[in-house]
Amino acid sequence: MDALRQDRSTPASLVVARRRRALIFLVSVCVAATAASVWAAVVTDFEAGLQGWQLQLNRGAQAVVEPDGANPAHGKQSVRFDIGRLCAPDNQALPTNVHLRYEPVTLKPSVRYVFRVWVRAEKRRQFSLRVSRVADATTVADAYRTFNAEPTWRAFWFAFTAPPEQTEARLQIVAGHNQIPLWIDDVVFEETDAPCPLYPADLLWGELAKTQ
Ligand SMILES: [Ca+2]
Repeated sequence: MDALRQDRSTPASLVVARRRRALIFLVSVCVAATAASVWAAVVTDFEAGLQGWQLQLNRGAQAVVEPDGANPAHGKQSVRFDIGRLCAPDNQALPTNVHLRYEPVTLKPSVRYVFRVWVRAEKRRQFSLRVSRVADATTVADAYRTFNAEPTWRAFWFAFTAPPEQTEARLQIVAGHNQIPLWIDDVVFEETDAPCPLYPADLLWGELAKTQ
């Protein structure tokens, strides 16, 4: 009887091997599902200039945004904001007077997106990321965040869920808070409803840097 029970039992080494294979399978499925569900809408490294981003100046603001090969976050260059004037003297000073915009971006209804940008500044200063409607320039859902950039490069990001009725949007990198020079690099706007959020660590740093 003891011999029969011994034959039917499973050796410990075999149990460990089975558990290891199950874990490998689970991780593989998780990674595959993540890769299949992430659809990159906009990825810009600024290695070839603004790559579809356009400088928008409102209310008499003056600024230039040009590639800069000195100290990029990644690759050979970033782009630098040099702001000469925030607005005309008799107009309203709004941060959006100076911003880069990218449009149109197609949104899938009720899908969650992440908007991430690497940023540094000559001195600590604010900037904002925003997703707005092309039709009337109002903010999509709650997709407007203000951050504090520092002299060292950091990734800043936020996520939001597209409203059911919203299918078209404009991305904005807003820099008109003040005239302190600002650099941006490696913009990513993509779906983020993956079942396994295997994000790089820089996204976590960006989350911690959120100011609101
Ligand atoms: Ca770059």
